[in-house]
Amino acid sequence: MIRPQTLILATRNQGKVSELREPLARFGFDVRSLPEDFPEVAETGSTFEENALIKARAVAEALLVPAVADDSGIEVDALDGAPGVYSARYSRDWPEVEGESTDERNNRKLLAELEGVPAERRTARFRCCMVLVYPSSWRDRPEDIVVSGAWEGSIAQRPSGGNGFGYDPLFIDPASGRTGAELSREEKMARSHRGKALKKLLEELERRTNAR
Ligand code: ITT
Repeated sequence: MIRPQTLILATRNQGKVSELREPLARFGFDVRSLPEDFPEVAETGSTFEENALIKARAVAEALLVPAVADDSGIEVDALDGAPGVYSARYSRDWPEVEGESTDERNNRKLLAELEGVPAERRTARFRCCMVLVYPSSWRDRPEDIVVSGAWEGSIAQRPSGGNGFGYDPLFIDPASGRTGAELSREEKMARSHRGKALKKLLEELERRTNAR
């Protein structure tokens, strides 16, 4: 019997975990979460790709297991592409409201920054860079995989929907007219930045298996 390859999801974002775990497990990986006590990894890169590689490499080298990481965010055209790579930290400088989550605060700031901007100028896209990195001490290790995906849409006037995470309640998917948070997980993965990147990553793994 071939044992499934262990793979660590190098993320603290439970929304990402819930989108990635099942498709990777279906592909045959033994998918593990990041250990609770794993130290915070500073995202010091200036691009999604740099940050994804920083996160995955830190985990693969420390735990000696292949690691998948994604760095993602939303680019809003009326804000010259902000918050981009700073999407997770967007509202750090914004007044706190008690009981509010970071996602809610980010969304509140985004709506405030776009106040008065009409629908046709609220275009935006999610971007995701996803990487699979192998420990450098592995002999004959496969090449790391770097893939990306984008999801074009626009920013709603108010949040809507209870699924997903992050900016999903504000992101309108033009194909369905619904927000990311109104789509089921399967619907979102079929069209999202992360779904597209994951599909490319799995296709590359499939190609390598067939080439062996
Ligand atoms: P890890 O670094 O631990 O993976 P994180 O949440 O900090 O978790 P990022 O640095 O990649 O992840 O930041 C991504 C930001 O973009 C964060 O604010 C997310 O909520 C948002 N984001 C990314 N993908 C999203 C999606 O599919 N739907 C909604 N928001 C998303």
